[in-house]
Amino acid sequence: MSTKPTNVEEIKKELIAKMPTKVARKRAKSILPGTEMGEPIPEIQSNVRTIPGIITQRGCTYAGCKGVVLGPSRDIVNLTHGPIGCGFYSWLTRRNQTEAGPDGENFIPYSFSTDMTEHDIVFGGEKKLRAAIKEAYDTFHPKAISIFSTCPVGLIGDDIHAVARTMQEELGITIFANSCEGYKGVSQSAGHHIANNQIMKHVIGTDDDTKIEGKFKVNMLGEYNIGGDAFEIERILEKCGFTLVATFSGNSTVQDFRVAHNADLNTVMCHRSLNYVAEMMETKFGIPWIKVNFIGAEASAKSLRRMAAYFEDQELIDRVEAVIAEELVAVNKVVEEIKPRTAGKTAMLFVGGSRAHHYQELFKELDMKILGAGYEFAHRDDYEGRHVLPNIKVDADSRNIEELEILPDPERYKPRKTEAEMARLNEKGVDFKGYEGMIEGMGKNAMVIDDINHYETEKLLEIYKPDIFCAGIKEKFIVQKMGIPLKQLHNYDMGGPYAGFNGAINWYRDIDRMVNTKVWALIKAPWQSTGPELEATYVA
Ligand code: CFN
Ligand code: HCA
Repeated sequence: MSTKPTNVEEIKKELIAKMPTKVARKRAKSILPGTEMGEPIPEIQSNVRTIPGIITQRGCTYAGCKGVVLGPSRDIVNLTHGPIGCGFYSWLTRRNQTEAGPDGENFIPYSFSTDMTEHDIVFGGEKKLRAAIKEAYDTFHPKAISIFSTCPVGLIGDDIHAVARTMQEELGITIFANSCEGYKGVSQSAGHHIANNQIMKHVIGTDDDTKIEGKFKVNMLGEYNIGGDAFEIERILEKCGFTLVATFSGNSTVQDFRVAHNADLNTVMCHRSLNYVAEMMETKFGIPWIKVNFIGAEASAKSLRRMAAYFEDQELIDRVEAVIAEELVAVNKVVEEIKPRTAGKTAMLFVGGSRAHHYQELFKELDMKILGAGYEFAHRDDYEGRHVLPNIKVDADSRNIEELEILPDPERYKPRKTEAEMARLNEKGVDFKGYEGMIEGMGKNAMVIDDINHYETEKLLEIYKPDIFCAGIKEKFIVQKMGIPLKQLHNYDMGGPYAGFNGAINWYRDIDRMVNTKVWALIKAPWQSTGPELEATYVA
């Protein structure tokens, strides 16, 4: 019987042992143990090109721009310029939910594409793009149309920005384009940045006439309403007395973006995908930002407290405390019931650019142990923390991305807090721009892996056999065939919301069911079976 390696360094050696030397050397820089709280945090290699030929979990720049950042807006026609596959595969799979408002406008159920074919690749696709914009306009009369390039568009050189400009003049609505060809960056991350730039340039702050009422006005950045998360966060914020001006971009409208500069605080839920807008809005309008996390009951309570502390209003602070106390009654009741069944169970999470960290909170609330975690495309600050890397250039992946020059807006720049006020509030724990990275606190027995590949995933499952594995659709069925339940942390399978207090309760119940069902014990992993199902011999 083989003995299993017990420490992270040994497991790492085993993970890379069979790789070619150059590949092993590169992968070694992206794999390390977690640290205890307060320990120095090592540098991790991240946001670099995936090794060609390795099966990665990552997606492309178009996915990050169209699928992630702008896709969830409900009244913008998001038009893919490219072959039909790109539009089709980014159509509704992310489960970003919407509710048409009083205007009844909701384009989320549609997938808009120019459906480029060979003819367009050879002769150019601009004519087809103009026709598609006109057709969408005549059919739906949207307030805005956003165009997204796919790989071939960059290769043949269609000028989507020129098309956007002329069609905007012709139709009199907002039309803007995103040069987010799939190959442009090393992952989705470049697409986030491109979308951030374009909404900043074309939409944010373009309406100064509409007045936004409310004493405690906030925006929620990096919240996409997957499985209804934003609806739950909205419920809580409203109950506390905050006025939510705009969510970027779950169930959002173009009008929300236009008036977003009226907020007095930007809260950033997913830092990885929307930090660029947060920084640019601070420079241009003087709105400070704080990192929040509504995944986990404790994390939600902490975020609400920091938001209330920012406004320094005793009535708001008291109300937030009352809401937290009230909501935690139901949360604690469910935790107490479920915890005895989940305590000590083990989990691994490999996903995206923020959830592999955020969801550790929810597992901890069930007393579960994290054996390993990693992001697909995060940057060093997401791993090592902004406190550790205060001056990191947050857009380090942006070699091919136009740098926007953002300056204070002479008419609308209004610093919400002076530097002295911010320093004082920081002492009260508001922590502007502060966020912890994933590595700190995971402990030396946990493994941190950036851009995990399929080979490493299978190896880890074999070595650790966790009680639950969290990833996406590409991994789901392979992992389940190995006898391990897989929770999709991208689209939540059919579940959610998991954010906020009600979301935490949903999560506890779903995880309890998944780690305690007997069905997984009935499946034999390939390495447990007595021998190969098929055997072949070479014939000379
Ligand atoms: S909803 Fe977000 S939370 S936006 Fe980002 S980094 Fe993706 S689509 Mo998939 S689930 Fe994932 Fe995050 Fe931010 Fe989603 S962890 S990979 S690009 N992500
Ligand atoms: C994307 C979107 C994705 C994919 C999820 C998955 C999502 O990156 O293109 O691989 O299961 O959340 O829908 O991250």
